[in-house]
Amino acid sequence: MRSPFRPATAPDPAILDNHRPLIRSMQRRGLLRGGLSLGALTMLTGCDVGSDGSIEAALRAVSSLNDRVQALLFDPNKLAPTYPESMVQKPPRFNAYYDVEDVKPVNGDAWRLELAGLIADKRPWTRQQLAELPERETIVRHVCVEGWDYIGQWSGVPMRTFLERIGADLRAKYVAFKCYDDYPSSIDMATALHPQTLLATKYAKETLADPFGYPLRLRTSTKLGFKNPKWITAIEVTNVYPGGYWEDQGFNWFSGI
Ligand SMILES: Nc1nc2c(c(=O)[nH]1)N[C@H]1C(S)=C(S)[C@@H](COP(=O)(O)O)O[C@H]1N2
Ligand SMILES: [Mo]
Repeated sequence: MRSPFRPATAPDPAILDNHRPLIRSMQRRGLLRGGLSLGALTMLTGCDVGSDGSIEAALRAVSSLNDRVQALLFDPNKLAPTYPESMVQKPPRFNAYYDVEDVKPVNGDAWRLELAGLIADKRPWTRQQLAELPERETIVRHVCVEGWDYIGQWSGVPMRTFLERIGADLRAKYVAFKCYDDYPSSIDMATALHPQTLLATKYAKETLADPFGYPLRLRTSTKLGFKNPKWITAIEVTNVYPGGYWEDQGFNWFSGI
């Protein structure tokens, strides 16, 4: 299997326009200069970094700091930049943790969206039922940590509308996703409720095609590409940290603005 990401290189700052406010804000707070003392780190992360002195504990703390800081800086009402239809890339650019020839298409007629966790009505959904929900469109920039990006036009039901409709506990911390290709993923509830977060069923006004996640994928406008799972088969609302495919290999979990 090829490595889908270049090893630990930082994304090209020039294309991270969505992420600049976060980076600036962290720079202002001195968080990116590495100037934090062990004491300050302990205070900010709420765990005793120095107690067992292990590097692993410190690393865990720094990564949780990163997630917490990002969660604190996240403005649930601020919209990401949107673009004119003329800038939409057709078709979009494919990426997955395996090559495009290995994509296994989902049978849309047999497909059901399963629900689990802190949700009142866990009945599964068909494509037809999803299509009857209100639809919203968003034209936003997709940014992959590999260092490429494109403008895409996605439509589908707003995640907030869907979560309300199924009686999800909106005070829960996480929304987790299972995918047909075993690509676990999860986002924070604030991002799930953001007005530009969609359960997308269309790209450029057409039914989502493969290899781009037919019949259902997540489209956030505030998170990096890898936090937008394709071929979703199940959604769980939970307070237990769910992690994700790349997150479990060290990529920052929040990865958003
Ligand atoms: N199910 C699934 N979703 C996934 C991935 C994957 O491997 N499997 N890769 C992610 C990554 S790294 C990126 S950049 C985007 C790519 O989406 P696109 O092919 O629609 O551009 O999908 C994300 N969602
Ligand atoms: Mo990506």
